Amino acid sequence: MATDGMGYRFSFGPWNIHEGADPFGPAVRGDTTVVDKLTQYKALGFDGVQLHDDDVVPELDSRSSSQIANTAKEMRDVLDSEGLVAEFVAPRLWEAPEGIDGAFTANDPQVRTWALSRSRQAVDIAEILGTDLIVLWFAREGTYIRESKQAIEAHHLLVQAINAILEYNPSIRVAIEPKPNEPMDHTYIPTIGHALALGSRTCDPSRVGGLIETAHAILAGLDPSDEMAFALAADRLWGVHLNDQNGLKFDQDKSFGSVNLRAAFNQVRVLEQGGYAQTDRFIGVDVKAMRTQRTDTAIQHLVNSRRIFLMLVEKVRSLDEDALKQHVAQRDYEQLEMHILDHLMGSPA
Ligand code: XLS
Ligand code: MG
Repeated sequence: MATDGMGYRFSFGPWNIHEGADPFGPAVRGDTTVVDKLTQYKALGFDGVQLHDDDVVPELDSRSSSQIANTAKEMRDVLDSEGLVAEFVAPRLWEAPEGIDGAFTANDPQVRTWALSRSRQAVDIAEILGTDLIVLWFAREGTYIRESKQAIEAHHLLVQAINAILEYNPSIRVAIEPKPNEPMDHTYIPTIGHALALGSRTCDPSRVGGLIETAHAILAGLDPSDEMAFALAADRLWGVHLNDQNGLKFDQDKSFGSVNLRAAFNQVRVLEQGGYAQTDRFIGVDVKAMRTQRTDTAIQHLVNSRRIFLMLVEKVRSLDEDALKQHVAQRDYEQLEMHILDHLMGSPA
């Protein structure tokens, strides 16, 4: 059983334990069921489960409402028996054939109707699982070529979709997870600024926040800790997906802190400064094991990400802030930089 979370609760989605297929090669590890994966959470130090709607109810679109409700209740029983809680439910609108060119912003009105129906079902599933949080990652709400959609109209459609969710259930909250691209060439709502501005146009902005993923901010050319600070200042950071990214390429979902430890330190520092541990929100990770990992070690990326986070919490809490303030007062940022690096590297005083 993993040790104390230093006041934090941790979550991941079952897709973080995966069989290793990539666009250039097939699966290399055996797959396991969602329920099998849930049995591993507590031992790894995770209490929260991120869930797509069809992680809970496979073949969702071909199931009746009563079948969906019954299957969701079975999942709730498994969560309860494992001592786990559902962090959020996300309608996975990007895998179904209907969602090939977007869901809420699809040019086909019948697809938009399907997307709203799937989203309302996700709200029903969330209620059964006991979470009030819906995550919207606008995976295909964008374009391969700009002329294929009316961008102004697309943003109105996104507001209407969020309104439909908020009006369907007065208790539900929506966290938008921004990402600038992939799978689309450009995705609408690429940053937390866009996400919260969109939320401000909805029927109830108090129920719309953001979930920030490290790699998504980096892909937008931004600093993840600054993105988090923007949301924390507005009390709208309702989730994070900590991971890492080695340059502007496909979304790598690398273990947290594995590429840029200084950027990871600043993400942890801003979460500490923002009192994130004192909320009921989770430290979510969204990480993939390297394809070279064998099946029995294809959870190490989760263990490493949680451990790096906790080691950085200890680094933040033990930083000599008085010395930092002196360097700032003297505007000696070169010395301040060495103060941080010495601390991170454990240099002898
Ligand atoms: C992909 C997203 C996705 C959402 C849930 O990077 O993080 O996993 O978090 O749909
Ligand atoms: Mg994510």
